[in-house]
Amino acid sequence: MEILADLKKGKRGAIARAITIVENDPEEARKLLKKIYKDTGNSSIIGITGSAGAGKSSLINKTTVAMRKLRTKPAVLAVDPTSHVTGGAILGDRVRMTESTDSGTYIRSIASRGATGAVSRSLRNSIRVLEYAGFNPIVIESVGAGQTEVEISNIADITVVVFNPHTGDSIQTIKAGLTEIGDIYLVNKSDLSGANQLFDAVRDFIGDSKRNPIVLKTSVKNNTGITEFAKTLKDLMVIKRKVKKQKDQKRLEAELKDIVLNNIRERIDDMLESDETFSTYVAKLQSKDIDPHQAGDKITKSLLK
Ligand SMILES: Nc1nc2c(ncn2[C@@H]2O[C@H](COP(=O)(O)OP(=O)(O)OP(=O)(O)O)[C@@H](O)[C@H]2O)c(=O)[nH]1
Ligand SMILES: [Mg+2]
Repeated sequence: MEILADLKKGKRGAIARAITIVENDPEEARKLLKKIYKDTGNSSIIGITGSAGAGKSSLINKTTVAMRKLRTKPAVLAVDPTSHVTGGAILGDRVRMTESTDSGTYIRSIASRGATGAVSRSLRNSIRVLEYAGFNPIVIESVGAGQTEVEISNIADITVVVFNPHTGDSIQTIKAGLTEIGDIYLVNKSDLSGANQLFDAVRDFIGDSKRNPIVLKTSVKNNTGITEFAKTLKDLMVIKRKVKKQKDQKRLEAELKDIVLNNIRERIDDMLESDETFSTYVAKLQSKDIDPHQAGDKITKSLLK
């Protein structure tokens, strides 16, 4: 594949093409993954989650600049809640991540909608593309809606939860799940009123737990706390290397299971399409000779023997 040499050199065009392949073209993605897999799996994955408008993108902008100064080579994947089709912004003032792009950080939005499992599949492989292209860490921005925080903490080696005083984040509204996943809890927009109380509350309620997570305060607007955040991340990258193997094993187990189940599902789907017994049972259902569960059991039994 001609794309490989350019990808290895970290050329933007090649990275963009490779991620598009991973997102849209399963056949080509397979071929690509086969070539690059050996050279993946060594970067730290930093997941940054938090409610919409918490300031994740702004923060990532500034932080990746600071991280480059600390001699790391970050890339960013934003799991975008807005669809690529409409391309619309949910919030009028969503920050486009431009600053870091100018300074050499690779940034890319990837779709967050699709068939079950498809998003995490393309996310996993987009991460691999960036690892192959020499980036470390890979920062993933994800809006904390529904289950995504939990998913992001499965994917990430380091999970950062961003709070801010002006989207109603308060200790009462902070979901129970959030208190378990963060390695760093960060109160952003510390230039706004209420930030100090929120910081104290987060430190008391979450920072005091046995896991002993780090609690920080930043203001993107006033440019405070960013360097410390970047340094903390760099230190954690080293510390977390020790447990990465263990976490990788779990992730690879889950991925392999996902692939096998998916393969089986497709195969069985094809079989059922052309299966005569299947259509016979549909007819029996229509004539009320059998109920759906009974029919399902019979077909499953005959398939698995
Ligand atoms: N006052 C203040 N505003 C900030 C700060 N950080 C970000 N903002 C503003 O908050 C708004 C949302 O910032 P984003 O970076 O887009 O937030 P986000 O969390 O990435 O938002 P989504 O991607 O839509 O979930 C923007 O108007 C930013 O300028 C800060 O430290 N202080
Ligand atoms: Mg954002």
